Parts: sequence; C-alpha cells; structure tokens
Amino acid sequence: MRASVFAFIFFISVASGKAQDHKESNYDEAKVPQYTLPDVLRTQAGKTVTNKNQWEKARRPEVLRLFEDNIYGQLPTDYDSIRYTLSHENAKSMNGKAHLKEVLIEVFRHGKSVKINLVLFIPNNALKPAPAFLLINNRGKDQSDPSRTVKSEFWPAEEAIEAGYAIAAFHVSDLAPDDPKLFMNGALQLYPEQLSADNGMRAIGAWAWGASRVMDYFQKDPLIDKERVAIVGHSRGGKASLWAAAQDERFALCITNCSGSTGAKLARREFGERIRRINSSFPHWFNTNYKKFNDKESLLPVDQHMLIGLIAPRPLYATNATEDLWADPKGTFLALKNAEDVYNLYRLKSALGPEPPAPNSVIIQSPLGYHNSIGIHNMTAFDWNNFIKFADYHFKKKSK
Ligand code: GTR
Repeated sequence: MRASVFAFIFFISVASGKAQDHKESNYDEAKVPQYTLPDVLRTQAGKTVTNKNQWEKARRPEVLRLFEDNIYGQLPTDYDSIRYTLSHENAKSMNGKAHLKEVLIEVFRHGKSVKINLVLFIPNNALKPAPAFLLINNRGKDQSDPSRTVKSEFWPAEEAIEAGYAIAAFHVSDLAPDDPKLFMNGALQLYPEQLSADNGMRAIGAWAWGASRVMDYFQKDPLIDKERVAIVGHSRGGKASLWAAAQDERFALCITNCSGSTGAKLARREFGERIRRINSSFPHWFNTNYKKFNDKESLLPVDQHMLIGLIAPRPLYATNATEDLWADPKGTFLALKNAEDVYNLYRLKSALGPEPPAPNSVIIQSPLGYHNSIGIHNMTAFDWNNFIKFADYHFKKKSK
C-alpha cells in the first residue's frame, strides 16, 4: 500500500514536472518577440546572391559551414572501407509482393568499425529500379520489423510497396545510442577527434552520417533508383533527415515530420521548445557551440529557413500536428515560406500561401510541401499517404 502511494505521488510529481516545463514555454502568439531573420541570400561579405550559380558557389557553402560550426557539427566523409553483407533475403515476402533484403553495412576507419543494420523491401510488381523511402528510425526497432509480425503506421511498408516504392529503415542506435552517456558508442568511434571539437559531430550528425552510408549502399543495389531516394524522419529523426539532405545532395527529396526545435521550426520565434531546453534535455544531440545560443536565439548567424534553403532545389515536405505546439506549426510554416527565396533562384515557385493552410489541408504540388494534421505528435497513415503523393508528384509518377 505504502509503495503504491509513493509510486502514485512520484508519478504525479513527474507528470506535473513535465507539464510545468512545458508551461514555462511560450504558446502565446502575442508574446512572440519581434525578430529579424538572417537573410539567406546575403553573403558574409555583404553581397546578395541573385542566381543559382552564385548561390551554389558563394553562399551555399557558407551557410552549410555555419550550420556545421554552430549547430550540428561536422559530417566527416572519409573512411577506409565499407562492406555490404546480405544477412537475410526473401524474394517472396509480403505474399510475394516484395523482395526483402536485410543488409549489414560495415564501415571501417583506423582499425575501428561501425555496423548499420538495414531493412529493405523492394516492390516485385513495379518497374525497377524502384524509387525508395529511407526512414531514420528513432522509435523501437520493431517499427521496421522485417518479419512483418509487427506492422506500424510509423513505417507502413505494405502501403509503400503497394504504391510502387521500395522502403528501407535503419535504427538510430546503430549510429549513436540516444543517450548523453552512450552516444559516442557508434559512428563517433570512427571519428574520436570529433568529440573534442566544439564543432564536432554529435548524435544527430551521426544519424545523418548513417543515412549517407545507406545511400552509399543504394549506389550498388541495381533494384534501387539512386536518383529517387527520399529521406524521412520523425521528430528527432526529422531533425536528422533535414541535416542529412542538406549535407548529402544524393537525397532527391526530404521529409521532416514534426521536427520542431532545431528541425524545421524557426528558432527566433521562441515558441514551444527553445534552444536552452533542447540543449539541456538532449546535450548529446548538437555540438558544443550550440550551447552558446541558450536564451540567445537572436544571436544565431542562421535560422532554420536557411537549413531548408540548403535542400533547394530538391523537394521538401514538412508536417506538424495541431496538438503539438511544442514543435511550433506556425514557425515551421514560416521557415518554409522564408526558404522560398532559395527555390526562387531555381525558378521553382512554391504553392504555399501567405498563411498556414487549414488543419489537414495538404500542399503537395509545390517544391515546398506542408500539412498540419489534426492530432498529436506522431507519424501516421495520414502523413505517409501524403508523403507518397508528394513523392509521386515530384518523382513524376502518376498518383493512384
Ligand atoms: C522531445 C523533444 C523534441 C522532439 C521529440 C521527439 O522530447 O523535445 O525536440 O525531438 O522529443 O523526438 O519525439
């Protein structure tokens, strides 16, 4: 009895503690501070780029560097060797509809190695090579169950196969366990020098690094169309999908679902989760320099619209959920809006209106796509249906 009373009190205090933290955050539009976003097109030398060549040669590398140095850390690209082993295969999985490949990707550098376990389904009844979705899985490993005993809306493999897409996933823990004391036990073992650098790679960077190693594998798989690979992530995985697409231009399309702070929402609105909070809850996600911006959003040399700009001209789809104010739906929409400047350099006109669309209303036929679904922080069948429509549209397939 005593133990259960104690457990009850403990539960109440943990629950209210959490509510309290969220309460300290601002959810009132009227209290959003006045802010000026850094001009994505203006170089550090004070020149405004006016065409895509200038963007690609002068400004884009600068912006990428600012994100590396101040937020996500460097993304090392060198390694000694990489090995792909087909650890399990079933050419007739999903009642013959899909070809399952479980691929062990091992990357070696300076006598150390990291292992990435890739689960991949390829549609049998579709033209090959097939376009693909790659999920950075930040939930349970069972979400991408190769045996299909567990089926989940989070990674709806059957639906993707039905729509003619290959669908793949790897788990974040292979690259960096999501724990401030353990995150270095993965990709960072190959790059220990990153740990002592203030602009060194941390967990989100390691997850993005892993996505690029899967992309290395896709170059070698004749069943995958390497020109049509979409990278997908939810929440912390959505922060990593943005960073992976910004860094690795082989990703032809990016999906960032409810990615919020240091994902697709603007930091300067100081709405919902702020930099101090994310850095204290998750000190292992971003680099050391990012901690300098705790309570000092206005001093950042970038804001998240510029991260989206790095993905241009490739299509980008962002989502929110109406009950997930922590991730600031309006601030996400505004980040997309402010990235239009870069897409315009490629003469790609977005279909985003001046104001966020109504809940559940989707913007698909646009290089910058968006929806705010009715519901909580999650990635659902509704989200995936629209990811498939967005990929159909941009990969020039006919929508079903
Ligand atoms: C929250 C965190 C968010 C988001 C989320 C998730 O606790 O504050 O930034 O990443 O976790 O990954 O589900």
